[in-house]
Amino acid sequence: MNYTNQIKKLISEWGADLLGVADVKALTELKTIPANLLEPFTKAISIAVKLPVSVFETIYDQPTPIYSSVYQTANRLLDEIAFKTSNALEKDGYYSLPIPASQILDRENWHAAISHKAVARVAGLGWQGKNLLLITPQFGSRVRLVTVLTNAPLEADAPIKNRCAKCTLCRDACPAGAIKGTLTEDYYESRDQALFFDKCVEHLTNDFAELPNIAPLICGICIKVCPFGRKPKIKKSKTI
Ligand code: B12
Repeated sequence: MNYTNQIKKLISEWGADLLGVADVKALTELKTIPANLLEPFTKAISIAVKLPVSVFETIYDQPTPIYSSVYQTANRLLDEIAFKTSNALEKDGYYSLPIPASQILDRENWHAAISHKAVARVAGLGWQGKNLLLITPQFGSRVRLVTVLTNAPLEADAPIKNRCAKCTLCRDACPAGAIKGTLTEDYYESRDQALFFDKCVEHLTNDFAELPNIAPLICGICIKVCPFGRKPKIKKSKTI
């Protein structure tokens, strides 16, 4: 088994549901904090864990405490997988940096160290959907993401085509009326191409963050309605 597949196998065993490798050269235009974040690295590993479909089926017009808890568990799991991945790569002699799953560094412009969605898109996990999120063929947007930067000699994966087509379910369901419904072939150059960005932020910060037992800044509605992966493959239970 080659080195890329060995590392991928390890990461899957730690709980990743999807993963891929992006060539950092394809990300040089991406804004990062700090600006030279990518300099020591040649590859970015994108890792996704899926969230149970049934969790989203508890959501109607606002996030639920169950979603809030699952969201936090997914972040913890992702941070742990990224931590273990970095240490495994270092043991093999390669630089490696785990980027936190959900850490906002610039609250004025709503920016993290790097966009996990951009990395995941370049690494072939999915496409950037009309909801601005990463949509995967297997689970829709019901995945959370993390990134590990490295200089290990990993083989890069290729992006996949956008499959949103004429679907507008996320636009029609958005409680803030924030999704414009614009289609992109590869990615939106700015968030405003896809969203009335302020409407999304204001709904999450002013309305949903006030709800009881809700971790700040979650919603979940544009994730719930995405038809990709909405019907999980569940075995019928045996009758006795
Ligand atoms: C800040 C933040 C927010 C802010 C701002 C959202 C935003 N769109 O930026 C607020 C609080 C509003 C928010 C809301 C939500 N968020 Co949020 N958020 C983040 C966070 C921490 C940073 C995002 C960031 O830096 N954005 C900067 C902008 C410029 O980048 P961007 O939005 O990712 O998209 C741009 C680039 O990706 C670019 N792009 C794509 N491909 C490429 C390729 C190249 C080469 C280039 C140059 C650019 C490029 O296109 C976009 C437009 O410019 C990330 C975690 C992370 N580190 O990525 C989570 C994250 C994006 N959030 C996530 C989620 C799920 C949500 C919510 C659904 C809330 C919830 N959990 O229920 C909503 C959805 C809102 C929406 N429809 O966009 C997930 C998305 C998972 C997925 N399947 O895509 C992330 C990745 C967290 C995670 N670890 O999984 N979030």
